[in-house]
This record gives sequence, C-alpha cells and structure tokens, in this order.
Amino acid sequence: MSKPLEGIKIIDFTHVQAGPACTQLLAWFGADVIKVERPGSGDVTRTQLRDIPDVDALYFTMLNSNKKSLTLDTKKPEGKEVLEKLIKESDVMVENFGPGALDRMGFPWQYIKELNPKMILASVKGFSDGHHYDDLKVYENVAQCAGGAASTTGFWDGPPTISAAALGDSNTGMHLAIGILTALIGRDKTGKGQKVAVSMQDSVLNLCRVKLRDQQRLDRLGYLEEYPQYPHGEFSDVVPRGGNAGGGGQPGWVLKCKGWETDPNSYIYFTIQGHAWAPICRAIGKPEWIEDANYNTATARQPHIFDIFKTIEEWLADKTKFEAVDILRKFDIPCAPVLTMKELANDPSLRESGTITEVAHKERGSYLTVGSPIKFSDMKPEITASPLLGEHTDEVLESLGYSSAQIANLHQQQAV
Ligand code: CAO
Repeated sequence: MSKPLEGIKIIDFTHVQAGPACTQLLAWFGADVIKVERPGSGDVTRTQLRDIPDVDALYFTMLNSNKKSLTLDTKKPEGKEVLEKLIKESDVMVENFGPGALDRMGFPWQYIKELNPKMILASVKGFSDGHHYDDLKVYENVAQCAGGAASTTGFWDGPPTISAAALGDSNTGMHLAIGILTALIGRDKTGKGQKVAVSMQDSVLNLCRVKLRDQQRLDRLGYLEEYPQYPHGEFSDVVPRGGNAGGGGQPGWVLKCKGWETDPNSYIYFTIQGHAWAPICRAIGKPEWIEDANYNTATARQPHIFDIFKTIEEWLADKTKFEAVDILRKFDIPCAPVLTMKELANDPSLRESGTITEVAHKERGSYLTVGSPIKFSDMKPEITASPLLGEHTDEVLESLGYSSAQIANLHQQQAV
C-alpha cells in the first residue's frame, strides 16, 4: 500500500524525545527519514536506562522506529560535505539541538536556504526565538513548569506537579509535525521552503489554554465555581491546583473502587456531567435526587459535591473498577477505569487497533511500543524496528553518489 508521505525525504537531526517523536510519526506515514547521528555514540537515548547490556535502550527504540541511521560527524569537513549533499536533495530537515548549535556547526538557516530554497527547516527549542529565556537548554519537566502545566497540576496543599504525559517533549514533536505538513502544503503552492519553529513552552501552554481561560475568569469573578476550592475554600489571584477536578466545566473526581486499600489503581474517573444527572441518580440507586432542589442543578450540587462523590464511592465499594464501568456505561455516564501500564500493554483492543504493537528488533528480539494513534481508512501504518547505529550509512552514502573507495575513506576520516 503506498503511503501519503512516500517521496518526502527528511534529514532527522534530532535526539532525545521531542524531535524524534515528530520524525517517527512522519516515517510511519511513509517519509524517508534519515537519522544523522554522531559516530560512536549516536542519540544519547541509545544508552539511557538500558534494560539489556549493549543493546539499544527502549527509550531509543520506541521513538525511532521506521527510520534509517547515518553516522556523520558534521563538525568535520568531510561530514559537512555529506550533510550539504543531503540538504540539496531533501525536503525537510528537523533538529532539536540546544540554542545556536546548528549555527555553530556552520548550518544557519540562511545557508541551508541557499543550498536548497525548497528546504523546510523544522526546529524545536525550549523557548521561542526572542524570548528572554531563549538561550536555555530545556528538558521535559522544565517545559512543563515554563508552560503553566506544573503550577496548575496536583493538589492545592502540595507542590507544583509534573504530569507523566510528555507534554513538553512528544507534544512539542506533534506540534512540529503539523507545522512541517503545513509548510509542505505551502511549498506546493509557492515552490519555496521555510523555517518552522516550535517551542516547548508554547506547546505546553497550548495544551493549558483552559487554565488561561480560568485565569481570566478568576480575574473577573474572584472565584472558579467548578474547582474544589469553591464555595468553602479560598482563592488567591492565580489559578490554583484543582486536584482531580474536571477541567472542562463538568465536576469529576477519581473515586475508590473495591480493593483500593491494597491496589493503588483500583479507581475510576467519574464525571458528573449536567445532562447525565438523571442517569447517574438511577445508576447509583438515588432516584430521589433527580428532582431534589438540593441536587438537580450544577449550582445546587457544587456546595456538597464531595458528599455526592462519597455516596458514589459507597456504591462503588463492592465493585471493581471494570465492573463499575460496565454498569455505568449502560447509563451513558462518561467514566473510565484508571488503567495501569501493565493493563494497557495487554489490552486486546489496543493490540487489535495497532496502538500497542510488538516490533522485531535485530538485537533485542521483540519490543513493545505505541503505534500510530492516528487511524486512516485507507492506510495502516506498519511499525518497523529502530535502526542500529549507522546501519544505513553506506546505503545513504551510495545514494548520494559516493563510490566504495570514497565510502571507505570517509569511514576512516570519521572514525572516533
Ligand atoms: N556531529 C557533530 N556534532 C554534533 C552532532 C554530530 N552528528 N550531533 C550533535 N552535535 C553537537 C552539536 O552541534 C552541539 O555542539 P556545540 O554545542 O558544541 O556547538 C553538541 O553536539 C551538543 O548538542 P546539544 O546542545 O543539542 O546537546 P546537549 O546534550 O548539551 O543538550 C538538550 C540536550 C536536549 C537539552 C538540548 O539539545 C536542547 O535544549 N534542545 C532543544 C530543546 C529540546 O528539544 N529539548 C527536548 C529534549 S527531550 O527531553
């Protein structure tokens, strides 16, 4: 089956997570992604948190599937020459080096554009160009703090909290992928490439926009009616941490199910959405609450929302999280079990859809990874193994017109 991005050649000058997540996505959809890595070491994630000695770590394999690996020291003249040749015949170059690294290497945007006016240069940085922190190197958790996620995540009586979801890394990579695809469509119209830049701070903030909504409501009203602090607690002048409250305006909470005393994940998320109030009352055996003036509107419920959650927990006490959801789904109540990584890894539906998939790897045997979360009617992305360090060096050099003797010479000059 042909894939929509077949024929798009991408120089993948990325490392760690933000950049690789972006290029991996594009590779799944058919792009020819050539990962350029430093000879001898490669992407630092190849060796980070290894579970098998001398074998590429899962951190690397899970973010670099479907790619080729070319080892090149781009600070040496012969490595620079190869990179220049690659730039001339590629469509996109993606990089997420520290600020200024590409310029110091001798490849500022102006020069890349001169080499190939159709080139799209896609960059991830911690902060956007011109920002007063634009000289900072940034990792995931730094971005979560800088983008507003940490100050609004966690409980009001605890410190700012980091989410396990890669809001700074993979999320930024997804933003960049959208930018690249947009620039490719733009290039079809204008014939010209352009630079696409995404900052991790901006990408986190983009996902925190409801918290910026709340800041403005708080400025105007002095309170936020759907937060647990309302109406009994106090508000300051900044959006507080709301624990497990729903962010979209429907009160919700994580509720204990049977076995919570010994199983830290025996919980469900329960949402009290306005229109679902009558079915909720019926499901939990409280039909008398449907018309009760103390309960029948969101405003009436909010002052004793935690008493309502307590009543629901009493109903949940003899049900596992899966049994509870199986009952509640029949009443059309938005809810889900709190699933562990182990449960997700073995979920038959996720296996069936390809969201969780096993990939054969030359050195590690098979590994489990997250496949494409985007589903197409006419294409099923096939996930193939991440490349070994330098696995495709000769193949890529040959495609650039290097002879066997030149390739051997290059290996010698590039040796670490
Ligand atoms: N050949 C020769 N040199 C190479 C090379 C290659 N193939 N690949 C990388 N290098 C060089 C770079 O040119 C750079 O050189 P100088 O800084 O000496 O000019 C050097 O390696 C280090 O690159 P770096 O600054 O990107 O790496 P770091 O480990 O110091 O920092 C990180 C890592 C992620 C903090 C930084 O790259 C960064 O801030 N990136 C932007 C934000 C980002 O993407 N962060 C997400 C990472 S995922 O959590």
